[in-house]
Amino acid sequence: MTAADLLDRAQRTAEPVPQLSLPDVAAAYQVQHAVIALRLGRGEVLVGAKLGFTSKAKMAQMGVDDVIAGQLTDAMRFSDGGDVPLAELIHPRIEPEIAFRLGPGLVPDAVAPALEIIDSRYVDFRFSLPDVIADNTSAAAFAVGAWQVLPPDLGNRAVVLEAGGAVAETGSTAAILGQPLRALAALGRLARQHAIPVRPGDVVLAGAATAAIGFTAGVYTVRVAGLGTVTVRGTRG
Ligand code: OOG
Ligand code: MG
Repeated sequence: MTAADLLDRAQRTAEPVPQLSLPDVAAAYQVQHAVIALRLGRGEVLVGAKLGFTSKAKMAQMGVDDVIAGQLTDAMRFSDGGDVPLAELIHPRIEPEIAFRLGPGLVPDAVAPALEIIDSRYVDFRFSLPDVIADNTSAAAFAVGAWQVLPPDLGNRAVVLEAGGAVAETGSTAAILGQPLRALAALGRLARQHAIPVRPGDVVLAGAATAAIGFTAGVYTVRVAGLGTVTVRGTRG
């Protein structure tokens, strides 16, 4: 079985696999492309891309030190207020993000508060940088709040992640590469180097502003000052 088959089966069966031993980041993106090809072969459609490790909080939490990119399909997209079934996930975590919607080129035409549910397909949520790239950067699910016109000052807005109505993590959009718009430049570089598709209309998750927390049954809300909120609910059974 190929690395892509192993990761794909881990995702579909919610059974984690041991870490891989990939030679480098370029080989890891090849595995990511193969994982995405399996999903597209089952009828999923690409809807965008995501950045990972754009904040120091995330790099420190996961013990890695470079920005990475992954790909988002329609099967990962949940509506604001939607239910996310826990049975399909291994050991999910949730994190607060900013989403951009791309116009032509890598220029955003809208922004929204967002949340991402990550779920490493590796045992104990432990991985090297190539491992997590091959695993499509732990992408599992995401939700985006109401799109709005890009404000001139996106660089220092308070970000709050609430779990069950209580504040769980707080941060700032400044944690995302100093200013979340920089995530788009990082995506441009990674897209060129590793053939990640980016097209007008795509959603781009800029990367978490705080560390991730465990995602279990209940309601989770992300609030970004001046941009509004987005909510999902983890459900059992
Ligand atoms: C990898 C995904 C990182 C982010 O926002 O930094 C990421 C992981 O933490 O498992 O999505
Ligand atoms: Mg993320």
